[in-house]
Amino acid sequence: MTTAVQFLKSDGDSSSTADYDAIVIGAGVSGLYQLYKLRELGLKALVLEKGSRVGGTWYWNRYPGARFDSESWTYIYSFSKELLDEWKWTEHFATQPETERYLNYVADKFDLRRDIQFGSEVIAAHYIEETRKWEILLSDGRKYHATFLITAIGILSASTLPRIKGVETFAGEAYHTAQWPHEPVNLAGKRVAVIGTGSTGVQTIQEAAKVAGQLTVFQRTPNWCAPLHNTKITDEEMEQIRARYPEIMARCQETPGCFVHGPDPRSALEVTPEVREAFFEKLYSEPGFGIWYGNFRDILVDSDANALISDFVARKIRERVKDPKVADRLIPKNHGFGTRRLPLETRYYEVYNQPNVELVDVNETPIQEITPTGIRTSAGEYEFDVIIYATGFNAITGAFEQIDIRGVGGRSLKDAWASGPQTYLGFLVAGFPNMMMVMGPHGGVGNFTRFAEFNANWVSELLRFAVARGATRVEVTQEAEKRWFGHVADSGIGLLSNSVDSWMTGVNSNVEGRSARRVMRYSGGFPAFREYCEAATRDNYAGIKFE
Ligand code: NA7
Repeated sequence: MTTAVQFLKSDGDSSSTADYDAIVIGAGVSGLYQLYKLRELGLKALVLEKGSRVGGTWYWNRYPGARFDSESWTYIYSFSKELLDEWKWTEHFATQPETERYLNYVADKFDLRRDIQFGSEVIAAHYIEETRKWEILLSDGRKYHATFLITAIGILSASTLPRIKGVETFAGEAYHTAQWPHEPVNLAGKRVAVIGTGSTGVQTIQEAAKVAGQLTVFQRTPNWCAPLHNTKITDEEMEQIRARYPEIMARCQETPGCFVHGPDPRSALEVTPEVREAFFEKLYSEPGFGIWYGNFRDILVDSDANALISDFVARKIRERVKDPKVADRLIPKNHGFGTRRLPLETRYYEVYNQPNVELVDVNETPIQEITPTGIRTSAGEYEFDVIIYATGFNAITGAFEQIDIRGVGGRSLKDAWASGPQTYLGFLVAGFPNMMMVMGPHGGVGNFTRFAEFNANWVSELLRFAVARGATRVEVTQEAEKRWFGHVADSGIGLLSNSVDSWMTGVNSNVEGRSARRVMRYSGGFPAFREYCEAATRDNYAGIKFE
């Protein structure tokens, strides 16, 4: 590549081991592919990864029952036909070990590991105006410099423990689901507590209930859940899937969440009760997110339409849970179906019919303290051998807050985002030149791999453009950032999910100052997001200054 400025080349230039064209933070789904793209551009790139292997989310979240609830064959990289042809998924919704194996396979196939440094926790990244480089500091004191800093740190990677008195005093085994040990954890016959009933809690509870001597679930807010209907993939079926990959990928590009499921054009309020009931039944009996993303077009925006599907699922819960009081506790009262992230389950509700499982509603009997031997609620003391915290994440911006990121004039990103994130297309932040975010706030959210691939491609095209012009400073204008924020805020108007507390609206009771809702994600859907991003490229990045 001929450039006006001297970019370091990936081949042969070893003049400075700590100096790179681009440093990527994170070797998960997006970081791995970003590295592949940087190599394609011929840039000298390094990935800094805190863990000891690749995988990101799929490396850390090894809790029992962890698996996709996106169809495996849509959560696959699409950039290499050879890779698509080689990889065989064994289940329609793959387990964490299988997904981790897949990401390791990708890392090996494309020889990515030689540019990934493991055990490297980035604690600070400062933009140095004079050199136009980012100075990146690791927790062990090592320092690196790069012209471009690319964050690929995930949207659900900064886990949060509950702020309950005595958390640190428990003398038994205690695990957060997102920091699960690599060694096997034996729950067989033990007294196990699970705090949290989000997607992670639901998956964990289903598995723990099979082996625990006694399982006690501490639930604060019940979530609407629907059946996953996972099945194995036969060799013959895998052949058919491979043949359909172009069609599957094209379908994902058309739907708001990049899933194979897209909204039904009908209104839930317009069809007859019989047609509606039959459609709900069909969706309830089918695999995956169809009941959430493939439902009537108005269930997520019209409260009357939403009440109909909520009522349907509430009836299902009552049918499946024998004790009506327990069923009632499991039915959400403060939000409608699908207005928070929908956990997909496999015999989750039936777990509560087992004699070894108890559901504690912490609204009725609040947790007062974690003690050395268990958990004390207002109703009494429970003794446990193991406490599992399925208490979620400081979502979307949490991973950024863990790094002291400073842009022009030493301004910290945390301060810049104090009342909520501000970005341009989720990729760039005004005042933070040469920093690009793959899957940053206000980009799209949905099927992660589909979005991540698109994100990394867009960032790579931007870099290609910058490098070709010899630009050493790339910064979005405040006006462009403001315009995008306005559009992001507008796109969320009318969505029922934006009137509900959840990680998608930035509420987390375990993080100081995060009790109010904020605009955290772009909800205009993938096709619109793609259109905005492609328009920016077509306009030669009019909202971005290249120097
Ligand atoms: P979530 O969906 O944020 O769920 C966390 C759960 O933990 C949720 O049920 C919380 O109740 C509960 N929680 C958190 N803090 C407490 C305290 N202090 N006391 C009692 N209960 C508490 O995280 P997940 O890991 O399940 O899922 C995150 C995403 O990962 C998921 O959406 C998928 O996209 C993958 P609350 O609802 O706040 O009352």
